[in-house]
Amino acid sequence: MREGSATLIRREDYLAPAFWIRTVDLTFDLEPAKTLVTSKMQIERNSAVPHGPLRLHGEELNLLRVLINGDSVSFRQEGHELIIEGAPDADFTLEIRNSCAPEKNTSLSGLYTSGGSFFTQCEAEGFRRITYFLDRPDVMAVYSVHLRADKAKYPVLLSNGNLLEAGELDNGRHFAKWHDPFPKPSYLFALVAGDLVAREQRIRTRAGKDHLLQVFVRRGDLEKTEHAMNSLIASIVWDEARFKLPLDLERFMVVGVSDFNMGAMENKGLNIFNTSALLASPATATDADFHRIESIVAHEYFHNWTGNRVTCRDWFQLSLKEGLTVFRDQEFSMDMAATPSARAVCRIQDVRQLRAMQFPEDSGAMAHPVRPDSYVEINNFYTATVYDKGSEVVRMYQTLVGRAGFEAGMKLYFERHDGQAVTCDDFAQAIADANPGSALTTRLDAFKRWYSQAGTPHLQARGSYDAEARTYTLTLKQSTPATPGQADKLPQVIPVALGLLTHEGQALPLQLQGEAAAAGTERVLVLDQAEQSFVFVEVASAPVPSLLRGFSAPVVLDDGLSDAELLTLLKHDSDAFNRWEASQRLALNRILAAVRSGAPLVLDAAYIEAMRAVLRHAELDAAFKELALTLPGEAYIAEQLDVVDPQAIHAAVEAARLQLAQALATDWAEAYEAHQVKAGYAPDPVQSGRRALANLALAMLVLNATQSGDSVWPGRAYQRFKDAGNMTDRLGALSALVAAHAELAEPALARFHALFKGDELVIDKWFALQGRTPELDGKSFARVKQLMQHPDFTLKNPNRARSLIFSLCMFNPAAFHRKDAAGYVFWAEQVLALDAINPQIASRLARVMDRWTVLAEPYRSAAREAIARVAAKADLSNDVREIVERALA
Ligand code: 0A1
Ligand code: ZN
Repeated sequence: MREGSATLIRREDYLAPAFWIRTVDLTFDLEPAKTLVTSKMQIERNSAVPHGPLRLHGEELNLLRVLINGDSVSFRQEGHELIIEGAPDADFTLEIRNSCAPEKNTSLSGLYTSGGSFFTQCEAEGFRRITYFLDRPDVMAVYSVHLRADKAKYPVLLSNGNLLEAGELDNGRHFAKWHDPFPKPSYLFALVAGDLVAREQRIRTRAGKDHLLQVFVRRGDLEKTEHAMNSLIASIVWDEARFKLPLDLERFMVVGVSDFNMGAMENKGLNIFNTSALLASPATATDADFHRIESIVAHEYFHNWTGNRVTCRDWFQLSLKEGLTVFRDQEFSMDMAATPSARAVCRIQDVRQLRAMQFPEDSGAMAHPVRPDSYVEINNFYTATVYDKGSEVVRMYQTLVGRAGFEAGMKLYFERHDGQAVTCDDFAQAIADANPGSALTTRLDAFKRWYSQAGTPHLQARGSYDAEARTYTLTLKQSTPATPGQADKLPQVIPVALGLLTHEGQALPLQLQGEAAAAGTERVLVLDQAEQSFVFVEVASAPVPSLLRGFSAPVVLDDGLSDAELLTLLKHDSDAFNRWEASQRLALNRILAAVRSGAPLVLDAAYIEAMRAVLRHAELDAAFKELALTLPGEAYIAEQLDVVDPQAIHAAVEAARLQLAQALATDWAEAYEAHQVKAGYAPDPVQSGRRALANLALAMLVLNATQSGDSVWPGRAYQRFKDAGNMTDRLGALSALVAAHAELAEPALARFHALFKGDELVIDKWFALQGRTPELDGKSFARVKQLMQHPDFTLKNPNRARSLIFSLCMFNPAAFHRKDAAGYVFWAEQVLALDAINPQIASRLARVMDRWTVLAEPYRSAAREAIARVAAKADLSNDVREIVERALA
């Protein structure tokens, strides 16, 4: 794991491979301690590149034999490469035999064991930990796989594609032979062997083809797979309807595994899922879990076209598949949501996530473009920028060419590139070529700066109204802050969806100077210069602008709107996203004023009454109310400040929350009663919105009561916790008690643990809840340290490590950023401990310090010291080293 030296890989150095591997026959003799792998490859030279040796990747392997056309051949091993100088010019067969040790593989990359079964994870560069190969995405081969294993221990043997044959062998062993007809890069290879059971469903698609869908899990988990199966079917139907993309395999398999570094993986025909992204029952999973599972199942399924049929030429193009596939899963979730309001709730949640994770990334040490220029460890670039900003970029294509234009562009993309490994430029070109003359196509080069420039653009908007001329001039200015390695930025193409409202909230018709007539009350302006003015004519009165509707571009907007104008938008905007945005801005302005001045936060009557009006509104959906009444996250607040004092931010947010709890106490109580769900559990938008609002109300009521010493609401919360018929309500009540530090929190936590002992995903929630408990006199931090010793805790399982350690370090700023630096010392210890087990998880944790340079003292100096301590460790993985060195650069 540690023998490789850290080299910087640059996008501009891309060279096509010297050889192509056309077919691979793999044979596995599966044993946990030592698995034998035999690989027979049909190879041909790539005549388009200079003549050179065959260099294969291989890591942590034990090489047993190398034959070319059946004869031995001389080779050498250098670092992580196997080099064969004398490879023939004519096509040849290469046979390699090696072994690997799945049971010792704690990095969960390559072939590993989990719960006594075998699983693989090959993206990005895990295949080289299974056998020697040209382990790069532009080498696409047809795979045949022959699995042999003990039948009693591993009754199920799976690989990509179609099952050709299965049968018995001597000594209690058995075999299965699989063939995948689609050429694929090695990162999409997968195998699974274990004692698993499957939920099965046969479907006939629109095209009239029959398919077998299977969801494999451990015995006992079968009843938790219904939602995943339904989500898979819904995804298949949606992709056929929206993009005319059919399922291309007779059999589509999904497998759950408890030990997994990410959410899931789109291996061709054999998706492998973290159980946390697959298993759900009303008793054990929350509404948010159900929603997440639906979107991850969809995401992996959609990769079958955007990623697998058309893949990436090199890993710098990762967003080609990830940005596009996130966009597709977000669109799917919105279409599933059905009502306009539920669609807006999806959009708000996606934007909240982007602002909480991607905006800080874009302004920190790891800031990188959607298409990065260089990396040391590719696993460090499965980031919010590549995924979520990448998705926003794809959304902007759709905004610029329209929905039909985008679908035409996708069609052309597949016509041109099916079966190929391509670049982000190829995608951009296809969308542009399908839409000649469009706002995109005429600005394509400038638009592509979204791929090359890091940093979140700042958009300033100022309007001026001329009552005499009845014109409204909107001046838009943009600038993108410097990021590491990119001092100067060029203007980007920013689609600004907007409407104009009267102060009474009526939508005004929009007519730009030079236009013959008004065209509707909403439109998209395209900003492509550093500064541009747009003049609206025939404007009857001074308008309130509603800008960047639906969050039409991933930028920071400064619209200079007054409180009164924000209140107008909150009350009347037809765009639900901007309505929510107004609620957040009103809160943010108050929190920032308190943090900046150092004065205690006191909420004014105007704000409180606005929030009361939202809560009591007769028509707004519960889900929307919950989002509008939830205060902005501490990470997003920190983003707005040049110098960040996490304790000051936390104190201001807590004060705001408490005052909202107190001032609206009667309204919260009414809302709580009014939003009880009487019907049988369904994780649909209406029910989950009601539960979300009821849970927020309960949290407010318990908080208020705990402060005033009243025991009624804590008692009711405890009762609800005990009686709840589903996990959303149970966890909601438990969180309310824990977050308020109510006395009943302790017995409730103990009871919860006893109730769900042995259910690992629920116990993760138990750890996570405690890891995130708002700090009170250092008790939360102390509790986390204590929980590290709990018999259920282990660093080896990524979900468990995340549940406790990441909850504290990433999502509990006030407990983590301590004046005595103990949080940072803990962080350094855990990064090092994790690095010895699983570098990918360690480096995710290392990223917590990305923005240490903006911390106020004494946090800043202490953080630097902790990072330096990690960096000083001699045998750090490349994964962690890249992160800490960038942080210190
Ligand atoms: N392609 C997967 C994400 C993924 C990436 C790397 C992994 O292992 C290191 C696992 C999964 C997706 O986008 O869902
Ligand atoms: Zn993906």
